[in-house]
Amino acid sequence: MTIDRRAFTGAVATLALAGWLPSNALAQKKLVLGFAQVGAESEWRTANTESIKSAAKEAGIELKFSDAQQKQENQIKAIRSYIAQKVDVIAFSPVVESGWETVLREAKAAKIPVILTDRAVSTKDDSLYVTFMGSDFVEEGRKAGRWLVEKMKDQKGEVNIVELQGTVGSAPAIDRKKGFEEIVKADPKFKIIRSKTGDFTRVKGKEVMEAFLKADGKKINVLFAHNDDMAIGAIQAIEEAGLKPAKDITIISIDGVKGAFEAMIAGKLNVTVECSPLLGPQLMQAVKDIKADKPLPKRIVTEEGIFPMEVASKEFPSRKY
Ligand code: GYE
Repeated sequence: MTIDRRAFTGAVATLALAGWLPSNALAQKKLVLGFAQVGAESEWRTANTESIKSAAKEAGIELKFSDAQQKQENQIKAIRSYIAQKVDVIAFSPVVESGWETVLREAKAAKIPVILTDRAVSTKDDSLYVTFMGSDFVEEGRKAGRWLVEKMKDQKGEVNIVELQGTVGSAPAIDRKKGFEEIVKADPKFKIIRSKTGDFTRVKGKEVMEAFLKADGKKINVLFAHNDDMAIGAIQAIEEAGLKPAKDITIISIDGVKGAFEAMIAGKLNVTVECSPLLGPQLMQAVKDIKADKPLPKRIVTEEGIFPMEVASKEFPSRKY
């Protein structure tokens, strides 16, 4: 028996319209992406989530999204539920670097490809994921360090630095610290006198800076914050302590979110190193490429710059996050 294709499609359409068949029986099956997000800890993260959601919509990819509230166990739960739901691809930003091998092996056994976005995992077995796309955090730390070395090149005495670290065990905290130290240790006048985590949030950034100020007060010359939100929280603490941010204490941070530009325009932050959260379009392209069996590079690095306060008002209108 031969089937008239047009008549068949027409019949499917009629059934779908009558509600007897799901309407996607007409279209090709949509690709399903399960994304396990870190949380909503910073302006950066909000922009990243927005980028992923809007890019999925644009690409016609069905997105299953979960927010782990900065907890690894929640991310693992989400990944397991995506495996159970047999999604086409799983992507996630690992909150910390270690402890992923078991769940990644489960995804591999279920033949579901995994993409890492933004943050890396520390595993020797790189067959557990297809690609890792995101910034070079060590280089961001170096950029922050180089800016400081240049700014303080005529300074003779000691330069006392306090550091607000990101989430303990996370790739950006580990790597930004490493890159920054690598540069400043070249000159013994730079001393990191205190270094503590502020978990990438404003509230914690403020709290930890208050403690730094209580302990060392006027001794502090520089604050290096692993992200803008912690720097913004710390600025409040500095003002409340009766000091002038960006003048009494030089402030360097990372991300380049709008809040940082506003702080620079207000003269309260000296410089921000850019880290782009706009990974959505790249991620959706990778999902499509994987499904089309196209080979992907193991590492896709985001390109980014650095913005001192002098250029803040000129750059502000063109900032996208
Ligand atoms: O710098 C920070 C966020 O992983 C690059 O996470 C990201 C970092 C970003 O909370 O603001």
